This record gives sequence, structure tokens and C-alpha cells, in this order.
Amino acid sequence: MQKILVLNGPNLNLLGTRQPEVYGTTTLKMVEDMCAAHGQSLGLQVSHLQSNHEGVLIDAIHAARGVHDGIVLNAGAFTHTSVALMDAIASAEVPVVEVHLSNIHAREAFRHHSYIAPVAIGQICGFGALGYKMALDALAVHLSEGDGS
Ligand code: CA2
Repeated sequence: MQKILVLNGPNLNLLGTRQPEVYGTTTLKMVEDMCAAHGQSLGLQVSHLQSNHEGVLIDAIHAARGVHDGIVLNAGAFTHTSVALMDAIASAEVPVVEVHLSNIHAREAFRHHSYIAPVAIGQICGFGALGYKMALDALAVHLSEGDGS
């Protein structure tokens, strides 16, 4: 069974409890449970980690090498600031799908740039919690057929 890590960054532990107009009402636990169930339906074993600390996320990406077959990453605000996360992904040799609940391109200009995008196989944003399922679908195809085309 292929193994996928669902990695959530800063403040995403607050999901479903604040700013529902931006991030929806689904809690992080619901997202994690949904990913586990959807992964199982795709034949993927899903584990998850959320951290508010950049170094913990970097360590998790390093540790995924040779252990996980893919990563679904919502790096939160670190998306727009972290060269260190970008470097970790670039060196990890694990395919990453970048996910955002909101459409970062329709929001403030500072959210339009992602340091993750150039080192990810693709980016999904604007579909709320559904984006995590879409990312698992994309990874399943990528892992079974290369680039999926
Ligand atoms: O849309 C996304 O998923 C984001 O990654 C969320 C980040 C934001 O900085 C990115 O630009 C886009 C913020 C996560 C904050 O999560 C909260 C959830 C509920 C309540 C408060 C914060």
C-alpha cells in the first residue's frame, strides 16, 4: 500500500472554529478523517501531521523521504514566505501536491506568490476541504501513471 502524508501548517488547527466565511466549517479532524477514508478508497494509507512550526514541517518533509510516496501539503502562510520549505521539498524526492482551502489568487496580492508551487507537482486551491480529496486523487494518478496524462 502506498503511503501519503497529509501535512498542514500554521493555524490550520483552528479550522472550522474561526473565520468560517473564508475557511469553511469543516474542522481539521474532519479533514484528516476524510483524507484517511478517501485514501483507503484509493488504496492509499494516509497519515497526517499539523504543526505551527516551520522547522517541524521541514523535519516531517525530510523524514518522508523513503517512507512516504507522496505528500499533500497546505503550508498555510509559510506558502508565501518560506524558502526553507521550498528547499526541503526540492531535496526530499517525494512528490508534493500543494493545497489551499481558499483561492489564494483571488485574495490579497501577498498570497498570490507561492514558494511551494515551483517544487510541487501541482497546486489545488479554492475548493475548500474538497481540495484535499482532489489532491489525493491527483497523487494516486501520478503515482500509478507518472504524470497522469
Ligand atoms: O487557503 C488556505 O488553505 C491557506 O493556506 C490558509 C492560510 C493562509 O495564510 C494562506 O494564504 C491560504 C491560513 C490558515 C489559517 O487557518 C485558519 C483557519 C481557521 C481560522 C483561522 C485560521
